Amino acid sequence: MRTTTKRLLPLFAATAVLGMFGASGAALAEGHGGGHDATTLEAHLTELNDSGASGTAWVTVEGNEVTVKMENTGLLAGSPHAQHIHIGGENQCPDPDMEGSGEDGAIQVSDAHHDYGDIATSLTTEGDTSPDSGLAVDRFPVGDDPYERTIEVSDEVAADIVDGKGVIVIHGVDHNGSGEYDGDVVSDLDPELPSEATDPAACGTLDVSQMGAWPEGGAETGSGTTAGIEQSGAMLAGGGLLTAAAAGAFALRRRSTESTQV
Ligand SMILES: [Cu+2]
Repeated sequence: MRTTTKRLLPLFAATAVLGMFGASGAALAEGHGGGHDATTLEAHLTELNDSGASGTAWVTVEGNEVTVKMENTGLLAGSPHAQHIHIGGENQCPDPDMEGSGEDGAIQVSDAHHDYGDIATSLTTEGDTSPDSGLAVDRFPVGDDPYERTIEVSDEVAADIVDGKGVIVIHGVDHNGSGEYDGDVVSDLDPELPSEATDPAACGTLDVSQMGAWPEGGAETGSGTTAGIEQSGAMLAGGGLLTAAAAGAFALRRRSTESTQV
């Protein structure tokens, strides 16, 4: 109990500091032109190919650093799931009811390309994150394993994600319910793999977090969109006092980062 109290104290201090700058945190957001602003985006992943999979991804972009956190459910247990940020096409997820070129109309990788384009970043657990690692099956999460990693991307990819062009796709669908990737249809991405290993299982577009998600109504009438971006980090933390504390910590971290960049 004592340890818990100690650990919380800096958070309460951060809350107090946040209070001095006003509940919106906007004061901290204004008045700096040169630094990198952090943008937080969210994707709600829904199933493709009747996979039963769904999930949420939170992405923060700050300069060339992209932090991705994902929590998923319903993915095939015990098997790796390739996952990427796609950019291009119509920057959207395919219609889950579309007729694909796979077995019984399953949506394959090439079927969805028109909607969400190429792999921009491979969300591997370690090592390379370029499109080259798109099928590095030994470096992707297994089953519903949660994911969190900060990766470096190009200026262009960072800008595209901030512009809302990113689509998160998780691959790997057990169409025949065998408990593993198998079947006669080969992947249209790699003929060495069964199509089940690469068919998309869930998809969600990365959209900038909205003010509407902020739990305390007052901030919504505050000083505009910049405040929304400031607070989006806090939305991830949940409701109540801890959210306010996290917002303070978030703002403080940003401020210290900026001072080293001047
Ligand atoms: Cu992909």
